[in-house]
Amino acid sequence: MDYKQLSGREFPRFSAIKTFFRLPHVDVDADYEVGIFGIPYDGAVSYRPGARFAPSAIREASSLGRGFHWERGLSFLDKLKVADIGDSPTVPIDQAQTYERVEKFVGHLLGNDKRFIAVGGDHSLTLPILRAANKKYGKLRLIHFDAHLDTYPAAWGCEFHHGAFVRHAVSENLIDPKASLQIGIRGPLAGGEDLDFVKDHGIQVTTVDDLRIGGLEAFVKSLPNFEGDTPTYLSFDIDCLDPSCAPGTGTPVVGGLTTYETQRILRSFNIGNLVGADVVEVSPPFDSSDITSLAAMDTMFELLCLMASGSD
Ligand SMILES: [Mn+2]
Repeated sequence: MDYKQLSGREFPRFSAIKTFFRLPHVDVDADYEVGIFGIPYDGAVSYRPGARFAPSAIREASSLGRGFHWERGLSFLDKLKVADIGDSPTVPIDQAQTYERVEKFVGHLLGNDKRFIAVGGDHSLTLPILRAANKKYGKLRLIHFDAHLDTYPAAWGCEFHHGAFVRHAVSENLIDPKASLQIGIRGPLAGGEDLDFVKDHGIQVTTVDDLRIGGLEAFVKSLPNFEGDTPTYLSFDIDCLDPSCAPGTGTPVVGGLTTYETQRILRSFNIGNLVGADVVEVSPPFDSSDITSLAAMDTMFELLCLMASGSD
């Protein structure tokens, strides 16, 4: 199987069937190395819905996705067999069944020793992904881009809303909180006690102030080293970006990162054992000129090149 991208110089980018990065759509059991799949589910959002439409909108925006990374000097297409493996099964009106299906789907690919990028969907979906990844790899290091801590308590008596996956991942022993890092976090919070969880468990939280006051390059240099074989999972909530860079999202928070800042941070990483990643919380009905889907697609490009740079 040839995992080449459909060339924009042969077939115009507005033509052809839409897949992630114009890559082949293959069966989950095919011989790819990194599978990109959608999870069209948004039943756990607390404010604006619409993330269920993100996989198809990001496939559309992927028409502009290219392979060669100027700064890293490599093309992920030359280093890895990457494919669109379709969407994970979901049940739009039942979260428990959705969790079961997502965990089974991710467990299946991990059983075949694949890596993956999941395209949400709301952020509650990271939990069943981490459950599957933990079964294969044990405790994971989490690198988490977000405006929100996602350690918040139950809402309306429901535990598994889209702002709680980190709390569950820690309490279920899926991740090592002391090895984990959050980037892009900012207030306001509902109350000061919302900071207790990260303090008690020793998660390293970095805020937009941490980045802006000392400057981007000093911030990037201050980040931990991710080399070595610690299994690492990266979760990218698009709302880490400022609403001017990502208006189409469920719970926007002003005063966020720019797209360039997240690119620069991702380019600075060398992750020794990145087992999987997700990009979540894009809500196309609230987007404008596809700006949010484009930011998601570009983040996926950075992630694919990050995976490729560690696969010589
Ligand atoms: Mn989140």
